[in-house]
Amino acid sequence: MNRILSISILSLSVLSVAAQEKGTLKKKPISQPLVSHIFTADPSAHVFNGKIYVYPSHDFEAGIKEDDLGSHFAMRDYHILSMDSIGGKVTDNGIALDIKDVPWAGRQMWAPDAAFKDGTYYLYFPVKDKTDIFRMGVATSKSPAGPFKAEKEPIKGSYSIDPSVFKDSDGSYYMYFGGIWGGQLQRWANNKYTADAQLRKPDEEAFLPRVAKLSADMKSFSEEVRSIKLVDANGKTFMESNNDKRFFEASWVHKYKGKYYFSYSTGDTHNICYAIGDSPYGPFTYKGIVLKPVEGWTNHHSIVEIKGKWYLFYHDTQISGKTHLRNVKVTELKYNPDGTIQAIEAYK
Ligand code: FUB
Repeated sequence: MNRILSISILSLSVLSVAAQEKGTLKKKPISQPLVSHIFTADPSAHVFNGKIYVYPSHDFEAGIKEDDLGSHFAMRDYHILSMDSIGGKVTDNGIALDIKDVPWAGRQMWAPDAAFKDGTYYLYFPVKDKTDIFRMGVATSKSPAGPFKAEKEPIKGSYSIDPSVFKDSDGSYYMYFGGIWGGQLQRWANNKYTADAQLRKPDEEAFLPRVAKLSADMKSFSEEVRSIKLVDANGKTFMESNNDKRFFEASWVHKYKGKYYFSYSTGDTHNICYAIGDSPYGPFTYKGIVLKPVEGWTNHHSIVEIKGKWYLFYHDTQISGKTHLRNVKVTELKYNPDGTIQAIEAYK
C-alpha cells in the first residue's frame, strides 16, 4: 500500500486551528476523531439497547515496514467504543478480545463487526491463522462491549477479510466479506485456495465480494459461500480497469426503503461506493460514491440509522498523518428523494 500520502506534515503553526487541535491535516475536516487516546479504524457501528456501539480495528505502531500486503497493519486486539448519542461522550470499554486468547490466530486482527441474537452478542473478526491465511473468527459475550470469548476454531469455510454481518427484516443474518491484495481474496476461486494466485489484469473481470447466510447458531455458514454480482447500469460486471468502481474491500450492507444497499471500498482508488439491489444476494447495481477519498490510503465505513437519521462512520489519519494509525469519525449521511446517497467529501 504505497500511495504517497497527500498529507503534508507542515509545521503545526500553519494549520488552521479549526482543522484539528493536534492534527496533521491541511484541509478542514467535517468531523473530529471520536477518540484520540488510541488509534482506531474500520468502524462497524450498531445500536444495541438504544446505545451506539462502534467495533473498530485497534491500530498501533508495530514498527513493521509498509508494503502492498498491509504487513504494517499488525493489530493485536479490539477495543469497543460506546456512546449514548452522536456527539456525546465516547467510552473506550477496554480490551474486548486479545489475539493471545484466540487459539488458532497468528497475526493481524483486521476490521471486525458484531451482531446480536437471542441474548448473545457476536464479534466477527478476520485474523491470519498460523499458516498466514486470513480466516474469520467469532467470539461471544453477554455484553455488547465485551469482553468476548473466542471459539476454538475459525468459521468453517471462511476466508479473506472484512466480515460485515447484516440482519434482514425476516431475522436472517448474512456475512459479507472479502478484500483483495493483502486481504487474499485473489487466492480464492470457487472457495478453493491457491497460494500463488495472481491479481487480475486490467482487461480481466474484477474480483467479486462474497456472502454466506449464517446458521441459527451464528457461528457457522449455513450454505456455500457465494460471489456477489456487482454490475454497472447496463448489467455488466466491472473489469479490473474500472478500479474507481470495482470492489476491493470493506463490504457493508444496509436496507433503506425496502432496497438493499451494498457499499464497499475501491481500495487503490480510495472511494467508498455503493450499489443497490432487491435481494441480500444481489445483484447490486452500481449507483455512485458515498465517501470520497480520505487522508490515508485506506477507506472503510459503516452506515447506520440512529433515531431516524442516517450516519456514516469512517476513518482518516487526521491525528497521526500515518496510513496505519487511523482515527474513527462519524458524519450524517443524506439520501436524495430517489433513494440515491449524497456523496460525502470529508474535508472542506
Ligand atoms: O485495518 C486493516 C485493513 O485496512 C482493513 O481490513 C481494510 O478494510 C482496510 O481498512
